[in-house]
Amino acid sequence: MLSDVTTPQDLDDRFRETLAALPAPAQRRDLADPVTDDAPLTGAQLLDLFDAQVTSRQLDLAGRWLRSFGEGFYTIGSSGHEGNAAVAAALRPTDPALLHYRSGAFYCVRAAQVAADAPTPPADAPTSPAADAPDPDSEPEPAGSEAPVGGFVPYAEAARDVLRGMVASSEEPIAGGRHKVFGRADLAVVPTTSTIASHLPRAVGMGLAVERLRRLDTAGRRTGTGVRVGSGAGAAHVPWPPDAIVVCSFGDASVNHASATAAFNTAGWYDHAGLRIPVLFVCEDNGLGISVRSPEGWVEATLRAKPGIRYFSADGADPVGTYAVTQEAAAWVRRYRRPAVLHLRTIRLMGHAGADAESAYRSPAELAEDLDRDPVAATARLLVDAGVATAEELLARYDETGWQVRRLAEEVLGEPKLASAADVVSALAPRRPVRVARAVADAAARASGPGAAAREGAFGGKPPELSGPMTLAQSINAALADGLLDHPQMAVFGEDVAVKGGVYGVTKGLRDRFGAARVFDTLLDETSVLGLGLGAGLAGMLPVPEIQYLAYLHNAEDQLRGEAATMQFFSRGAFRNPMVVRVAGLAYQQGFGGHFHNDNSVAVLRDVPGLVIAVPARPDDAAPMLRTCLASAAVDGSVCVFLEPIALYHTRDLYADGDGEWLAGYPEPGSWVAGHVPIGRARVYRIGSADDLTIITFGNGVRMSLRAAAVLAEEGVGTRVVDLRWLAPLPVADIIRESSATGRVLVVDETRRSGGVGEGVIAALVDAGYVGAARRVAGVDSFVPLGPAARHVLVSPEAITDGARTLLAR
Ligand SMILES: Cc1ncc(C[n+]2csc(CCOP(=O)(O)OP(=O)(O)O)c2C)c(N)n1
Repeated sequence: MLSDVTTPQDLDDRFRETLAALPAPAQRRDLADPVTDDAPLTGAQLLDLFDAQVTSRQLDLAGRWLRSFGEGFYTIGSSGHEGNAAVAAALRPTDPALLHYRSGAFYCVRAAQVAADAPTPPADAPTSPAADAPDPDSEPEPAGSEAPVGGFVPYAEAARDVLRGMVASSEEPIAGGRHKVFGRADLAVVPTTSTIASHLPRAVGMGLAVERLRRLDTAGRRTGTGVRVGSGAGAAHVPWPPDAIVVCSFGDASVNHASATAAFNTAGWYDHAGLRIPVLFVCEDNGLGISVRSPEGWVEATLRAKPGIRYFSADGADPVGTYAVTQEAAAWVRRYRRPAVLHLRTIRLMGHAGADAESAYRSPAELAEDLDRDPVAATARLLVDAGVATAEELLARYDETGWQVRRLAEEVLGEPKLASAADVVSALAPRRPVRVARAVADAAARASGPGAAAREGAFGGKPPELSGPMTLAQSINAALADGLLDHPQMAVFGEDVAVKGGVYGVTKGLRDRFGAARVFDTLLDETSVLGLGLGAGLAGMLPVPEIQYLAYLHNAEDQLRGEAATMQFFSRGAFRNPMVVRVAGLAYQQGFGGHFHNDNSVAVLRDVPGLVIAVPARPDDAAPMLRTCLASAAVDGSVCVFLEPIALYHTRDLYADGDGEWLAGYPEPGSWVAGHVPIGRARVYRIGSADDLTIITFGNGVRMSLRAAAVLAEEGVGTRVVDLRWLAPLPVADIIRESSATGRVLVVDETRRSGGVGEGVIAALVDAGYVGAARRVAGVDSFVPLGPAARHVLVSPEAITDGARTLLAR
């Protein structure tokens, strides 16, 4: 009986009633015939889709069943969105997909397609992706076109995957029990997080990257042929065929999210500019975001109004129509390499998720109406009307699938869960410092060996090691150039980085030397800048996006925290986001620019698990640290933030005007190995006896502390100044050793007292049992004001010497 909440029982009852009421078909139709006279699907194909939809429905029911006795931790499968089975059928299984959390039916179809398409290749089969790629203008036969009708069997593997996700089994194939996601590398399904719409900027980045890599050769040059070639050293491992399109699905409420509007805007912006972004957005519109309704007509109006994005629509309760429209949309995106959106109308059954009491915000009549529009029942009706099957036959399939799903559910609930913290974090951010060092050595060997001529050419006949002492900005510029030379798939992009060469000139000349395909300006949206990086990294590129100021990272921070940092974690390393995000930041610009150009807070980055944070203070550290970050991104898929102190970009002197002590020569490749800076290793400066005091600092604090140490030296105090260089992971061993050597530690932290880096340093000392004296000087818990008032909140050289003297007086 229907209550004011649709229960699994209601749904099951209603499905049976609907089928029982269907009249027997007037005559049977051959399974190989179109399901209706002009339908693009045969009876067999539609029956396959029905089986996928039923499997997904049974997964929804099983999810609730598992939860009812505390063994299930996630309940959403498709629940009304089963029409997405037809979307999957109309795509190629090699089209990378980022899926909405109601994609159970899509996932079943995709898994079956891949299993059906997995032939044993003949020994002489070509292996290059370009040669393997299907004809770009022909759409695929849908899953099961030739195969005999298989009931549940083709979907059993997918069902097991989903059930394992629901019970948090450590044998779940993608996240290994870390989350319930749809994802599998062999299905080209990239896991998405629960943060709605946060995967859309990545999808645009993937679209851009797929298209770029199609047009570049292994040296990063345009081929002009539209076909990616080669397999030489440094060639990108592009997991998808060159004519792939990216598919990205989400709900109707998600359309309103800032990340979604950013992604639509970026896709449209590039389209307007003539660049190709082959992304098919799929908005699965059930009219609700948990309890909030999408106003009637809003979703269509807003999707139709997106500039540069072609609109298609289909009814998710009509699998034949959905298949036909998706086919048309996918063919259009594939052929023209331009973005489109498919607006798929769906319903929502059994509430938002397991715990949701819909009765609080939906009337019984509305719930009953949704039950009448059950897409699985609609497919059954179509099959019976067409004479493909009888209602009894379909019910038998439904029951058999139900049994099989329950059997699998019982099987997987006994599987092991993640058993320890070490298990949980094993996939988070692998670090293989020896391999990273070897990669740096290889780069050095290439730069001084086979790549020497190209290098000399790229530097206009004068490599940077012959250019004399450099500033921090110049050193980063030269190291970026060396990176672009050594990593053919590296791209540098961001606001103003290309034509202008960066607001501080750090990327000057790179576009002229390496071309607009590898060094390019983006639109003004940090979410999209990082999204492009996420997609590009996933597609095999080595992205180096720039965030113009630290203050403007914050509005896009979720792309780093929620997307970049979680990808290896939620995919056990099957997918990675190698990325080095350059961020200009920190304060001390003589009062110029106020808070937004002097942001001195990195707390938001320091607690992101697995993130590497580098802060080069000196030019001679900047180049090796950048090389390490690039190598670590390439080797371990690391997500690195390279935080560049703006105030030191053009600094030349240390103690006195004209002393040139903050300049440094650029190391020639032969010395890169000796000068390698591993992640998490500090640099120590010893002043005088270096026995009395340890100053631990980074960034602008290094220069101020060295000056303070010189003053203290005149008073007979020997200081060691430790430049952390890495804020994550902190160089804990160096901190402990250098602190213990003097027993007096002054932490000079230009970030804020609360949540600042200094807290981490002091905590590391306490954890290690350090028993000496310790003090902090840190920024005031304030935003940085404009003009000379900035001095009141920032750490000053006087504060450092005062702090040191207090410590020494103890
Ligand atoms: C950024 C963000 N805010 C809030 C939530 C909590 N939340 C989870 S699902 C959801 C509604 C999403 O609605 P819609 O996009 O229409 O998808 P549907 O569940 O209806 O398929 C909300 C608000 C979230 N996951 N992410």
